[in-house]
Amino acid sequence: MAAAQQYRAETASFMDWFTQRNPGEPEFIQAVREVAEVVVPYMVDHPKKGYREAKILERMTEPDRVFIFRVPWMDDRGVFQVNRGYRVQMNNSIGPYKGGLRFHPTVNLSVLKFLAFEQIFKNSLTTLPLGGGKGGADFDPKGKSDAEVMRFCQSFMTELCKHIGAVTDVPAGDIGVGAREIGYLFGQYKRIRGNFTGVLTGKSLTYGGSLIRPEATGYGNVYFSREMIEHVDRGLDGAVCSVSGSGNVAQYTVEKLNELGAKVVTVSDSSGFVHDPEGIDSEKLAFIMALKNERRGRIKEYAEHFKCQFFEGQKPWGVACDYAYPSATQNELDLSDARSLLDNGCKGVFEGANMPCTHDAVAFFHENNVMYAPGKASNAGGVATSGLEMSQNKLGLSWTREEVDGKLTGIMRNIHQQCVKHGTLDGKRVDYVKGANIAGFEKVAQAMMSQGLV
Ligand code: NDP
Ligand code: 2IT
Repeated sequence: MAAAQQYRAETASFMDWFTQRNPGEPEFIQAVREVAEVVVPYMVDHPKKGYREAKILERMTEPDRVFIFRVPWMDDRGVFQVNRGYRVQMNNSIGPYKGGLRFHPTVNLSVLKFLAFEQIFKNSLTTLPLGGGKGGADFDPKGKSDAEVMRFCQSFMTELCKHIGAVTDVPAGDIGVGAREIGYLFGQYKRIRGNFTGVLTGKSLTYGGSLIRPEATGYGNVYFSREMIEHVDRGLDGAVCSVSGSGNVAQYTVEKLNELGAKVVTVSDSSGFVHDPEGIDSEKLAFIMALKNERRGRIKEYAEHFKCQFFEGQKPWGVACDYAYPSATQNELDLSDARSLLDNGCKGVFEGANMPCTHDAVAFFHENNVMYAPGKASNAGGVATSGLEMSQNKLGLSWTREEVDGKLTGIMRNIHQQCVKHGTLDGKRVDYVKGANIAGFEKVAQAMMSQGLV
């Protein structure tokens, strides 16, 4: 059988098996397909490694365990509420489970399994000893008072604390979970378990947090994009950039792009996007941070305040830009968005969010020579800096801003080099999906082989 045919046949056979085992989990299937399309051919090409016989991919796609639990809490009117909490412990071959908690009404098992699966490869790429996990709840923090969020977090942690620990499983933030929620969660963990350990990352500086952790995902993505752009001899200075989202990742993406001389012309939230052709400078970014992190308002207020256009219910991908940084949520950029980005001159797409581009959008970028960075490589700066927070907690030390930023920059550069090593196609062209998946997979697969059938 010709190689290409064998790759296709073996990938299809794996995906048939996997899809049948995970009905009704489209996001998880999407994430696994992207990996299988790279890793199955890699295993076919390297039979001596023994990965197929050891069922490495079959084992990697089956969580070590999943906890699902009731989260009862009382709202400010005295009404009882019930949400569903989760923790997916996916793989701890190279370190304790590590990955964020997401509080959003769309959270379900498929979403968390996809995120936990992605986290295995992302964490492996950081070069730090971090396994893969993810958790969260279908709780919507929007419109809730601080007291309601605190009661919810306390109830959530009352169950979660049985399953996590500084050397077992270390959660952090994700959508809907920021410094406020991490504080309430940490407080409850400490109260129940009676120990003060680095059981969560993304903590505030006063109780064991790391400098640069809030900035790390956005900064890291911009560092990664700079590596990619410089790899083909272009620069970020003067580039027009489009960002989606206006939360943690988006905010620090805008900040670092400004610092490097680029101009950001869009941000968004789930109700629409703003187009500011003048650019979102540091003063305007300070407005967004106060709006989103303190007043918890809607991005439409930016357009009203700075007198620019707001596009209700729309995504920013129709706006002309050199580079795009999707930083909101999964599947927020589809094939038609990819087409309009290219039509409007976009030369590169760098994922701040997890899996924001659909499978066919990614294929379109590859076919049309648009640079594309998968989130497991480009947004790994957040979890990498969480790893640095864990190290500081274990040492009982706090590193300076410059030290942490220097390590983050080095980690992002190293991830880029790993992608180039495993993903270079011809000349300078790099398939970052291939590079990231092979590099991320190889380390975890080797660890699994060494540890036997567990
Ligand atoms: P935040 O909660 O701080 O911000 C999320 C942003 O995305 C908000 O602007 C939100 O709008 C928007 N958004 C969320 N859901 C949707 C939706 N269904 N449709 C449109 N917009 C939506 O989260 P983060 O910035 O932390 O996370 C953003 C992305 O980055 C996620 O994919 C996350 O998994 C990923 N990520 C985060 C890391 C981190 O360290 N925080 C690390 C690596 C990746 P609204 O306010 O209206 O809900
Ligand atoms: O998707 C991610 O990598 C995160 N939400 C950060 C995880 C972490 O443990 O810092």
